[in-house]
Amino acid sequence: MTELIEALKSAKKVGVLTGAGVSTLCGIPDFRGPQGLYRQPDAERIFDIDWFDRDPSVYYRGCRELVYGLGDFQPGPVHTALVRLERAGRLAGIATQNIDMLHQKAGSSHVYEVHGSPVVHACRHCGDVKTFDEIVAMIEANGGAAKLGEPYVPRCACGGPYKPAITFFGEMLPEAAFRSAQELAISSDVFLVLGTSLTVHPAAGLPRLTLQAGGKVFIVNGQPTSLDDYAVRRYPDLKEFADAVCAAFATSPLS
Ligand code: CNA
Repeated sequence: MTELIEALKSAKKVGVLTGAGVSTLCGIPDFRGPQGLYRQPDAERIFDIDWFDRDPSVYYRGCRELVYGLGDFQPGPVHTALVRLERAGRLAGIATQNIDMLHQKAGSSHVYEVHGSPVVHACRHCGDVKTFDEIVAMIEANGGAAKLGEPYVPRCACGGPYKPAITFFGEMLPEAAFRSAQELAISSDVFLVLGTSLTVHPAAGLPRLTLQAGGKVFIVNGQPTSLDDYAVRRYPDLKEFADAVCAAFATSPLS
């Protein structure tokens, strides 16, 4: 990791793109890794807007633990390492494809959630808004029915299902967050790509913006990606990356 750490120390501006891989170290499954959710049949339907409009119970059944059990998960080594990097004045921002809110929970301040987040839910019919905690309370209050095998869908007084502000396949990305992520990628002379298969576009194209602007890209991911040939290097182990960053930037205080 020496080359990567030296690049972090000498860069004018460092940006990061994270994916589901950084949260597998916290016990949250990814999509396409060796233990990923996509090994299950029909998993692609869970985050598909056409499926949600046809049958929202597909999403609520699939995400009962992944999204509505998120309170049980804590930030992991990569989240902590990125906080350390920020507090050392070496990290400008994080573009994340993740929907688990763990970067914010760890204490990172500039996080651009390019695939949205479940922090708010809106009724698909009338637009009424509920917070994540309100939806969790509705799900927990109806836990008994769900355990009996009846998929529970939180619904508005008008009858419409609440949908999280997560970007589903078939929807547009949140404009402001994606624009900030693009600006981060373009203006970073060192851009780290951490724990993503780089298969979901347009987010997967962000590191290309760094390359086009003359910056360097480092990848840390267990599986090969389509950008490996353009990166300075791909390292396979995220835990090793997190340990190296924490050792190199050890003097920055963590609260
Ligand atoms: P992905 O396609 O599942 O890729 C994850 C990558 O991480 C894989 O290539 C793995 O090999 C790699 N990986 C996993 N664990 C490790 C590890 N410990 N060390 C090194 N590499 C590892 O996920 P992407 O983020 O690329 O795909 C984007 C989707 C996934 C987004 O729309 C997310 O919303 C969605 N997702 C998010 C979460 C979450 O928020 N935690 C969980 C599951 C899926």
